Amino acid sequence: MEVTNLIGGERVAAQSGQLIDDIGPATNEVIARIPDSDAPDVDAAVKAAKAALAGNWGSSSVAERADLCDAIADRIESRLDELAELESRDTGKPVWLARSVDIPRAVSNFRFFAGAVRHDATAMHEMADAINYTVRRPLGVVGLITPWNLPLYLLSWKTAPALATGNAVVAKPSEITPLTASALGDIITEVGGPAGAFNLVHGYGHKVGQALVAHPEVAGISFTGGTATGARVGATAAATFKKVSLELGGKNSTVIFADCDFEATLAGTVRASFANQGQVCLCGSRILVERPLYDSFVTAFTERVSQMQVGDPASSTSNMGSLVSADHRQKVEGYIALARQEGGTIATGGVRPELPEPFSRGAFLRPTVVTGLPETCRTATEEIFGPVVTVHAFDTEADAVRIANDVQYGLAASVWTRDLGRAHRVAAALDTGMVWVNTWLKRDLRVPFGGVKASGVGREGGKYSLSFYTQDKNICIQL
Ligand code: TXE
Repeated sequence: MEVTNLIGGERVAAQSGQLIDDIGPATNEVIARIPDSDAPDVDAAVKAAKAALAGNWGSSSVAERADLCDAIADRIESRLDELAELESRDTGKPVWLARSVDIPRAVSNFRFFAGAVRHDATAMHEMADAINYTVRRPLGVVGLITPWNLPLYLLSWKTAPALATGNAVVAKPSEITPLTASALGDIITEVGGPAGAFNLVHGYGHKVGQALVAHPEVAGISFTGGTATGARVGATAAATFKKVSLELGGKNSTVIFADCDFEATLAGTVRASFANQGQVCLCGSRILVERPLYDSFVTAFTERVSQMQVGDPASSTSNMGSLVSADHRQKVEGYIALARQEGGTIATGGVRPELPEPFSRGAFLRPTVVTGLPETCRTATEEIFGPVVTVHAFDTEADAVRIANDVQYGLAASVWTRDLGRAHRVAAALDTGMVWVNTWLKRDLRVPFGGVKASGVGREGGKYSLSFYTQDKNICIQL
């Protein structure tokens, strides 16, 4: 599959003419080649975006932009199966997961923000002899940089509000998972997105991403990815006073009290631990269990995890597919080795599954549960971003909160208890951007999404996204 950039409505190669192999991680085969773009390609995309803003895209109405987002949603929905298959091939995730989560969420994102802009309103502040009215305008050219774990899910999460509010987009998807981003470019063109409104530049982060963040004519950057990279993005963007949204890593706690609904908690914890092969920034990778429940929970949880099916992403019986790449699996296996060095016990997993051809060449790994580690060790405090969780006992509510907060990250947490007062107290005390109680990853698109500490800066979702992708101007009229 030959993937190209989308610049000014044209499908073009990188000016360098160089290509990067896109590997399908489940079979370790080259499934596509993408442009190895660099700063000149980014500059061409930014110029095309500016031209769109100077043309009819810049004078489009809210209704026209909302209609475009609805048309994009409809076209994604009509291609759901094909896009799910593409997403699965690029990421290694099960097709059923892409079909039930990733692609439907992309449809929802475009539909949601079509509605959000239709109903957005600004303020008028009245004085005795004057009126002030607030005018909301798009930032201009915005750079959207997305990671490999939820490619279309996260690209649509940024593209929908950016377009709905009238910006022109230069998107840079992960070089590891470019395919559904390329399909989105086709869809936006097919449904009549004006040339240059949505541009797509493929390539490496340190080249294309860096050039986009440094570009003086890019007014805002929305970035989702690793904390270390996010720090570089933030520093680079500061030099040209860009608005920046950073959705970064996490090391989230699943806090389980002895009074919880055991079965619901067990099922919820398996999902929070291993959804998308554990490659979700919101995954609960440190499981804290109140001591009286610890042994029975670990036994039941380990048993349930050991039964999980890992294999062919196209099979509906596979609970997990492969990790996103052989390199990433190596990184995750490095943490399993570290867990052993730090004195942990591998209660289940820690090995590659035995699989038939062609999956024997894939980046598969069994879901792994580690017990017996101190909650302050590296394995229990560093983001692994794979199917590896550590389990720890705690005695008091205060201990649970202290342990959960004792990491550099502050993205999310889940709390499992039947005690309502405790649920409110613990949720209030957790230093994160999001807390779920007796559930996990239940998402209303209106709520603020984002983290604190090393998990990032800013919030996206609902009015938070509309606010991020726009700037408000106050006009005061003397009466
Ligand atoms: O993220 P990266 P990756 C975490 C997780 C994972 C780590 C690295 O710990 O192991 O991040 O994953 C682009 N300037 N998460 O490699 O490297 C890059 O090309 C501008 C959590 O996916 O941060 C890609 O498009 N851009 C995360 C995007 O940034 C740069 C989900 C993310 O790449 C750049 C995924 C630079 N200097 C990984 N360097 C979450 N919070 O959901 C790279 N990029």
